[in-house]
Amino acid sequence: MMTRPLARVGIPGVPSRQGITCPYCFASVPPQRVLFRCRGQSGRRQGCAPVLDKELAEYTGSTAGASLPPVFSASGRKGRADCPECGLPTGNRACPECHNPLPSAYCDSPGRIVALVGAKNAGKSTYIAVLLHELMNRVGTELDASLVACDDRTIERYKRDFARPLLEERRLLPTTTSAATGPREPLVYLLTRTRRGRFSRARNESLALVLFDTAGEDLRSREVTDLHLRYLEAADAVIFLVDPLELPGARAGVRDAVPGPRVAGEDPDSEPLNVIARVTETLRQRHGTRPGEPLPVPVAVSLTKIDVLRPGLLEQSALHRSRSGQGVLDLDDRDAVNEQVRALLHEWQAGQLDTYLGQQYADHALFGLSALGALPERGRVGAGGVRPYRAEDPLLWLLYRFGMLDGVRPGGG
Ligand SMILES: Nc1nc2c(ncn2[C@@H]2O[C@H](COP(=O)(O)OP(=O)(O)OP(=O)(O)O)[C@@H](O)[C@H]2O)c(=O)[nH]1
Ligand SMILES: [Mg+2]
Ligand SMILES: [Zn+2]
Ligand SMILES: [Zn+2]
Repeated sequence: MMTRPLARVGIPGVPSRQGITCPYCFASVPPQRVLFRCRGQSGRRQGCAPVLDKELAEYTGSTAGASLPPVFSASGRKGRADCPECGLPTGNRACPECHNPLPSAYCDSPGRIVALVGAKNAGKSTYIAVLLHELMNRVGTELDASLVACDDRTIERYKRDFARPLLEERRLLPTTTSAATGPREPLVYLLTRTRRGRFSRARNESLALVLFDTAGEDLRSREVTDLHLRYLEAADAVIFLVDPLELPGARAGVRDAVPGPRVAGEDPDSEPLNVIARVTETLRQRHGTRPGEPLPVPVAVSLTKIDVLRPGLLEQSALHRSRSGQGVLDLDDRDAVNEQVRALLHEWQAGQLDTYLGQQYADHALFGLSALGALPERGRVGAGGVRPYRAEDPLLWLLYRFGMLDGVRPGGG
């Protein structure tokens, strides 16, 4: 376990990082350099007329949607400024490099960029859809936390690309397209928890959560990884997803009804160990660590689709139990699941994965989850609907690591 002191988040005056990292271009921006954007004309309001924003057009690769009221610089400390042209006050902020909107909640709260990586078909997009839904509903309630999108584009993208197809129409999600075809857009949320101390007053703590869905295809070759996955270098944490069906040794533990791996044939570039090695190299470039030195970024490694495993394999195991603990991280449960997944990996001749992670990262933890809860049928979610199982575990552990969730040992010790 890591002993590096963690900055407490949400406490005024204790910033957890220097400046703001733009979730679009990853420039590190001192707060006073954040630009403002005029709110423009609307109804009877006489704001500035839209003009072509060259920086934004360059970022998106198209002039469509890049005609907006102008940006201007002003002291960004108060979160509002008057437009020098039309005199109207605005609270809309923008990145000085790429001119994408920086939601004010994002500027005001410590941000954490979480990258989701894994080979093609590992279950990343499905996981994002389900995890966010869980956080907005059941898990959010349990944690006394709200999860709110920081900008309209996040709301649109989540609905269009994740929630509507998978959760409403119950269709499996399409393969994520390569970042080579257009910029990879983040999902930016503000997670706010109310914490009640036994004697102190309740207080709110916020964390801006930036999630990236990666195309597994982009992690196959080093060139694409370098060019299009710059966000990996900015990641504060990594969730690495592993499909047990891609581990040859695991086939014996899989239910008979499960079809063979869809990614047919041997593709060494897509093997979990090779994918994580590529991501690790990218992270090393930013951190400038020497080869033998462990990386400080926490890594949650999770088996996905554990509904495919034979029921006998999980019986009486930690993974079979549902998670205990309400609004806290149960550290006993955490240790038990970690040990069980480690044992499974070794049993499946994938112990290398665990060994490699131990060598490369100061802090890694193993998980097992199912986003769908059951086998899909003919391109659709199974008849019982989406029934996630332990899907929130990796995120709870990261929140614990970020200092936003307490860890307890119900058994004492
Ligand atoms: N049994 C089971 N299958 C799942 C689960 N989650 C995903 N799958 C299957 O895995 C397939 C791929 O899931 P995606 O979420 O699209 O995978 P991805 O990692 O985003 O893939 P790329 O976008 O190509 O990188 C789905 O179409 C489902 O068939 C799960 O929880 N249980
Ligand atoms: Mg995908
Ligand atoms: Zn930017
Ligand atoms: Zn104006």
